[in-house]
Amino acid sequence: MKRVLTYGTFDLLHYGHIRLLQRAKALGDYLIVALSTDRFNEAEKNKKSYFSYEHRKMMLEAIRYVDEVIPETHWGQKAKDVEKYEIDVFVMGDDWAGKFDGLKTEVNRPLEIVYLSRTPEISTTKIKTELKL
Ligand code: C2G
Repeated sequence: MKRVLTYGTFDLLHYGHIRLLQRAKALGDYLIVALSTDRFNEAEKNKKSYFSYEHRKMMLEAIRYVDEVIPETHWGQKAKDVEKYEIDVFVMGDDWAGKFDGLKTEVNRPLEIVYLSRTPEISTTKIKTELKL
């Protein structure tokens, strides 16, 4: 069973996120999403999510492509996650292209790294701006 892992905040969930998750799942059989916690968002990513971690987690768990949601609490947890969850494919949107290539040498297992194209016309920032949130 091919296990896939991806990371994100997934706040104000939109079809760009769904398309990413759909294509990530298509790369294997089991998709784990490491979801940025509220504290990690505020302390490390300098973004305050509109929905709480619990609500973002519940929404992700309702998506047919997502098999498991785990917390992302710090930038440096990825290598441990790959080993702990026996990951075969690490996936991120291509706004992160190249940023995680080093993971291959940090883990004791073969790891495929895939950057999928972002859905260009949609973003949480755009939604907030247009809704004046
Ligand atoms: N995404 C996308 N198309 C969009 C918006 C987002 O494909 N229009 C993808 C991003 O490339 C990312 C995923 O959806 O792979 C989640 O997006 P964010 O919640 O913005 O994730 P980010 O804040 O980049 O968090 O440690 C890694 C970070 O947690 C990644």
